[in-house]
Amino acid sequence: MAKSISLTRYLVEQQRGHTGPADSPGAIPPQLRLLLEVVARACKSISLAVNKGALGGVLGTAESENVQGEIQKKLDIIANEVLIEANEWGGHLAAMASEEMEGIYVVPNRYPQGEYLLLFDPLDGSSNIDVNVSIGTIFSVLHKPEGSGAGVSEQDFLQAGARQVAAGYCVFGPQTTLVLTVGAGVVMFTLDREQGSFVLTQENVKIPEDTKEFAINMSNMRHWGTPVKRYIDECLQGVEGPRGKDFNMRWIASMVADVHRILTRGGIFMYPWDKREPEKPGKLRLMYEANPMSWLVEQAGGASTNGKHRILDIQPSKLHERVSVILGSKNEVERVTRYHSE
Ligand code: AHM
Ligand code: MG
Repeated sequence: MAKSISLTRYLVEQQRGHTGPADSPGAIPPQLRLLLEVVARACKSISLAVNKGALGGVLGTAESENVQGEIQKKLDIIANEVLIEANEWGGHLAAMASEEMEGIYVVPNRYPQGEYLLLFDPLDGSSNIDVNVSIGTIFSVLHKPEGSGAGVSEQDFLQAGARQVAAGYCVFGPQTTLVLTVGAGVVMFTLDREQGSFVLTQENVKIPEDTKEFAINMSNMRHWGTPVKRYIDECLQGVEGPRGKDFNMRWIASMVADVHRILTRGGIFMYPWDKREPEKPGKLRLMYEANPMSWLVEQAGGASTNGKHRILDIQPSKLHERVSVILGSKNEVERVTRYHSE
């Protein structure tokens, strides 16, 4: 039987291979390796809290709203605290930003400040927490811009997704799986609960270019723009329609779980702009949902756009910016994007 490779070993080997500049693709400088280890450790703690469910008293809503005006669940807050407490003291980070916090969280003065910036959605798929359906933690790592001075500000975070140095998610489902890219392809690690460590279970993840499976919240159909309506309408016509094949639909309402399925067997995921709030570009957040997922998908050979542009090229103008998302199997994403320009 092949030797099992832990996340720690994988990261150490990546670090040994690092000879180029700190932000060259696939390279893991020591500080980034430490950071990723700590994020993974936090994910283990969150996984434990999620698994306890009602026994741990962690289900249900908290008495608070986040910056986006959404009612927070107890686990949203717990996961956010776990990530902050795990990451603030290690010396590898300058600051953090989260879906659950309005402003950035600067590493307190009592700890050394590092060069990296960490963004996360501590618990994505909040509506699934209480019903025991897969949820997850999404994270994105940026380097503090060169020449940005001693302090750290929100402005330092406003970098396009193409500048990420690491991105990933941990999905808490029947298995707990950590999925990661540092720019050298996509790797998956499964949590071995007896050993308490993440073990490499899939390397070189590749998304098939074609698919017969789409993921979209169909209840919003009447609000969509014409290109998305046209695409889904053609899928629904099946073998008799212009696509000449039958499609299947899946919608988990946890982006992590939907993206995990797409990385595993292909598919297209869409949360497009719609007419309900026309001034909002979309529902999902650019910096800690769309960017990390888009980089993972591209690293696995897929594509990701907002209908017009590659998501990773979008220059963010604010921390909690929203974006329309179309990602997954390359040929399908290119088709929907083409429909937007026709
Ligand atoms: P959240 O970060 O508050 O959980 O919201 C994001 C989630 C995504 O995971 C998922 O794709 C989408 O919202 C589901 O939205 P809807 O309930 O409209 O189907
Ligand atoms: Mg989310």
